[in-house]
Amino acid sequence: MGKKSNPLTRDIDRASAYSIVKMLQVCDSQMFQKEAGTIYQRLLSDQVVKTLMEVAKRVEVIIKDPQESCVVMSGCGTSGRLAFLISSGFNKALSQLNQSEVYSYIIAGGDRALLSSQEAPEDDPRLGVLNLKKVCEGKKRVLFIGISCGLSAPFVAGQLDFCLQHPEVYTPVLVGFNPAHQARDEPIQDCTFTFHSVVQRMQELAKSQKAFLINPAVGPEAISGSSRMKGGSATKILLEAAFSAAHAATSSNTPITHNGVLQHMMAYERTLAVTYSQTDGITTLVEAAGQSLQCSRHVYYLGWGSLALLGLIDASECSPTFGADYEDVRGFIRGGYRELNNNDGPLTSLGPKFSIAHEDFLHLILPCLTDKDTVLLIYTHSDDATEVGNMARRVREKTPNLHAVYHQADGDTAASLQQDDIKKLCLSTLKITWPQEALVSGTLQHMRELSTKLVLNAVSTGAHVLKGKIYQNHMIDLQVTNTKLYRRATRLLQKLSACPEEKCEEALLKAIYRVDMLTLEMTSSDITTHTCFARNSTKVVPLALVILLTGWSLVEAESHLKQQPIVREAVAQWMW
Ligand code: F1P
Repeated sequence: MGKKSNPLTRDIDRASAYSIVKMLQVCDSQMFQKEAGTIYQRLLSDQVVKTLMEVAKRVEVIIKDPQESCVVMSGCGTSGRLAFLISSGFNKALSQLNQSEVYSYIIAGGDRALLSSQEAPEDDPRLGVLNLKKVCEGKKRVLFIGISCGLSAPFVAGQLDFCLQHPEVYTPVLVGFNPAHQARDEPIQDCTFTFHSVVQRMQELAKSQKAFLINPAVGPEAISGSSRMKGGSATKILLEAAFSAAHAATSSNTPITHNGVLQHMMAYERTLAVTYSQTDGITTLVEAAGQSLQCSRHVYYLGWGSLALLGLIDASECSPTFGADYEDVRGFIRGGYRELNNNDGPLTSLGPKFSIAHEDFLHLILPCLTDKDTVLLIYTHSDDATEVGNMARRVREKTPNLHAVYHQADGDTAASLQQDDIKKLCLSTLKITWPQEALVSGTLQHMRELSTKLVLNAVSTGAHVLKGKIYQNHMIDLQVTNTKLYRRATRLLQKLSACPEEKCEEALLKAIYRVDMLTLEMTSSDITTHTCFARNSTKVVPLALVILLTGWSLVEAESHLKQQPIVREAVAQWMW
């Protein structure tokens, strides 16, 4: 998934909001494509379901012995955020049954990475191991689930390697979306293993079920490398299917069956259908958000419950994915950190981007809100409609550009009176109706969450596409703050400029260090030094591309880019 560009979206940069949503729908539906004609496993392949059953059985044992054992999920960026989301949801489910919580999450860079981009810790396998040891202190049995969509993060590779060295305690599971042979084989500093070699060892142990690999293909991302989209969705689908089966087994003695796991996954396939049946509604949101970003204004997600979390996550991903400012797209959650319930508690002291409560929105944002900003209310029929109504009125006093994403259960008329009032205050309402049977089967929460994820991913991706942040289907203004991203940037420059690798890397370094002549010190430094320095540089890749295409000096390139910040048009202008 990591390196390929999706042929379906090659022209997404020139598409209308409606076509963008349609393209995302086709891309997402690739997740559920059958394996016919390909040699790779897919999401619903027998082997994947079988592995999920085995993982579910291990989780079942752990739930029954919570003192001595636990399930740990770990990842970088989106993968870590999903580890958090999933562990929160399933711990809550256990608490409701008066059972001990067994799930923990690790995110590279710590809790601040839940809400902001921290790419550098991804490169540090030792840090991964330290974090893992800390979470597992005193445990005799640990199911460790490492998530790396591209099978690439050294942070996760280090943890898996540690598990492999301590099989008496740790059973490693790897979740990702590349075939095993495509796992990253680049040497990791001061380590004897690569991600690829760890995967090979796991494959060997998988034969005797001492390790598990869950790595179906889901098709390339709509925006190349944006694994927050399908990668994140598929992670959620797989792990929730396994954990739900384990929970059903412990709480209602329902056996873990192939069909049970499969049915749960197919509920997500229906989620895609239900969500995308609202193409027009989603298009309206993409257009509104796109217009806000185009005139340098902002998009705000105001959410309730776990759906708000998806807003926080989606918003936080905009800066690493699109080079956006944290103020461009922001999420807020009712109840703030109390509701978030993260390991480290309130992070407000870390800076303004860590203010996430509705009160913060009311104090910090509302006073300056204009009709060029877009506000989205995200809630369900079980949230407090009076509260939602109050918020809607407050926003409406400032701007008519208010929209709702509302999830209701089929036939739920009681809630609909208040809902009507809220609807009147909103410019558009995306109403997603879930069948009653979802309520019964306990999948409702998961379906609503995935649905919200798809809608918000479409809104933020679509809006940035409309703003001109994408070239063909590549994000070109990506941050270059870890090794993976450095390599990705170099490959992208090669592809777009057709210049040799060496020249591309040279241009990249000029843009990182902001010089026309690279010193020996610069060229002889390692990638970690470059990526550290790149933390403080902006527009690195666009600048490098302009230098490559035009031969201009750095200063010239910088000043042209200032005049024409829309990369697509800027590049086109220079190319012809
Ligand atoms: C981790 C990750 C992604 C993010 C970006 C940078 O990737 O943080 O979540 O979208 O690509 O890397 P992975 O380890 O899950 O492949």
